[in-house]
Amino acid sequence: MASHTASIFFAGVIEGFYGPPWSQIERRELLDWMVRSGLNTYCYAPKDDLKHRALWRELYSPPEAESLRELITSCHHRGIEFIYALGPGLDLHYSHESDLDQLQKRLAQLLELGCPHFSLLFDDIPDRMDPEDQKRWGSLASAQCYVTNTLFRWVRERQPHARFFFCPTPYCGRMAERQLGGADYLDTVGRELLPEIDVCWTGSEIISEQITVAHIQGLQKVLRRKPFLWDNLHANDYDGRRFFCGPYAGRPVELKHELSGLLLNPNTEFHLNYVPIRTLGDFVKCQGSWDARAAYATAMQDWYKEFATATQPVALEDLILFGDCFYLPYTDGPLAIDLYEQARGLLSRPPSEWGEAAVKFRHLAIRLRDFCARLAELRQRPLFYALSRRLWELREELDLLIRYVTRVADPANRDKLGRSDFHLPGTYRGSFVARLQQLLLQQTDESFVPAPPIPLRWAPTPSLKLKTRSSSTLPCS
Ligand code: GDL
Repeated sequence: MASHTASIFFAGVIEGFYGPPWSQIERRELLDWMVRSGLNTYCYAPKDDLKHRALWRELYSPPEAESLRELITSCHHRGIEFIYALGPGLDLHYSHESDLDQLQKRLAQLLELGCPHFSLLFDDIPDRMDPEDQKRWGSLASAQCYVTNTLFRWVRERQPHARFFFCPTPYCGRMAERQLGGADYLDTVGRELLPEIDVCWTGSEIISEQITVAHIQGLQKVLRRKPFLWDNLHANDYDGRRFFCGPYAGRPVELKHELSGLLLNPNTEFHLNYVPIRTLGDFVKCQGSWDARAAYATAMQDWYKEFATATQPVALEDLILFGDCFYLPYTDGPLAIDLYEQARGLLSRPPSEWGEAAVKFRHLAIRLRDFCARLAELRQRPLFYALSRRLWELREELDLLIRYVTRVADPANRDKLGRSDFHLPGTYRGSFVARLQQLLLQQTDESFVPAPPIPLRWAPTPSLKLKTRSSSTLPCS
């Protein structure tokens, strides 16, 4: 297996998501968080920086270049390794000398700006080449290895200590099994990519719930090197309703020995990443066994300092309950699971059997709803703006449940319809996308099936007058 010239374990953050790239101010704050968390690497790879991917042939303009220089310098001053990633795969002609020249020009500009390390990314691209490239290389993997090796050598002649990273077209177990990029893609990379080049990998899935030592050891044999983990655990660019502030979890501490490095690709909204980054730092430092929930509790205590409000303060325990509602992609936090189970338990029984359970649920749900409402007063406005749409949605759903349970728990109301004056049909839980989402249902075996037909659209009757004012400004009934 290849040994690296650089012995340090690169661990930190990759800005590698779709959506608005972070601002310079956010990136500087990130670097400060990283230093405090003991992380040492930042990779610049925002999918929607046009010059990272769609317009990869274009050099940065002087002001853009200056911003990058400033970022590289900020990293340098803090002892953080900076990696610049370029994603040319959407339309690269692997056999055109002019495209290779263009790639070199791009890297030359970055070298001039002080960039120490580089990466070429071939993720999320068409897995076919044009006939000319196909004829010359025979396989996508060979073509990508040729280009990457050539650029690696070119960079190393100018910067002998540069590390170089490569993201394959099949970058997780599922993609490899389905032979994305062609048969034997990863074997070819293992054989043909120079051993000093690191290969990125996201685990068995794009978003891996668990990553085991056995999975990574199996991959080492194919790639003939330790993989470099690009971890999408906290990425939320694939679902606009979610974000993840749960702890770094589902990876054993021993995994670090099997990897050449580890970068987390987190939530697009920068301000929501405090706990993911802080717990990643703790994981990287951890020597014994990893207690993700304990790390979460400690990180939440620190994040809580950002939650100063204009008037009445919020409580740490409420922040933890809220965080549990936006925990990790495959699981809610235990307090959110409990809240959900309480609600489900009530709704699955006749109200005559609810008794104290309704009181308990209302208490918890009102606590959370009121916490959400209070966050509108956060002094940290960027944090509030990052949270606000999800906060609003959670608050609306809790409010509806609280009103429903309150109403139905009262024997005098049991025969009446559970209407709400504040959730206007046709606007509430609406949108074209929401209706598209209802057309196909995913089953537990992963397959999609058509959903039972739903009414085309709710049509208001002219005589029906509903208030549209938000319920949140009114006292709970
Ligand atoms: C991906 C993309 C990444 C994106 C993530 C989550 C890799 C290598 N590429 O497939 O840019 O943020 O999924 O949607 O992970």
